[in-house]
Amino acid sequence: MLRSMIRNTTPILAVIAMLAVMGGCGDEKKNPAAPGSGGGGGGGGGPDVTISIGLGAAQADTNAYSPRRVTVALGQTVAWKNNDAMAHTATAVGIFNTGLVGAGATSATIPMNTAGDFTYVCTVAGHNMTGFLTVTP
Ligand SMILES: [Cu+2]
Repeated sequence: MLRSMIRNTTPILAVIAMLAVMGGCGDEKKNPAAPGSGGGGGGGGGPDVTISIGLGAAQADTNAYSPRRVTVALGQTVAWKNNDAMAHTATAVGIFNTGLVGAGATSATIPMNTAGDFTYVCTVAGHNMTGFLTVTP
């Protein structure tokens, strides 16, 4: 009885051992590549969403930011790219603020850590710019 169990289980154990060794090799092959590929695609790169500030944005009201209405998930990141010829901000007081983004520049990448519906504006005097950002919990 015991002998037959050993006979029967030994080949299975051998197969398991082989699979374990093979699995180990596979992991070792993956690990050296991980820092390179992870760094590029693993969230260390650009923002999740980039919103454009268009030409003539200063008086474009709700068309100043494109898309005018953006929804992201809590923790996702947003940046504003200013394609206009003058500096602007994207500011929801107390929630997020790009600060002045110069002509042709892109703002810092801002993590959205507060859920809600936000209306944001450009704080430069005389600019009539409004955008909408929803952060879903
Ligand atoms: Cu502006």
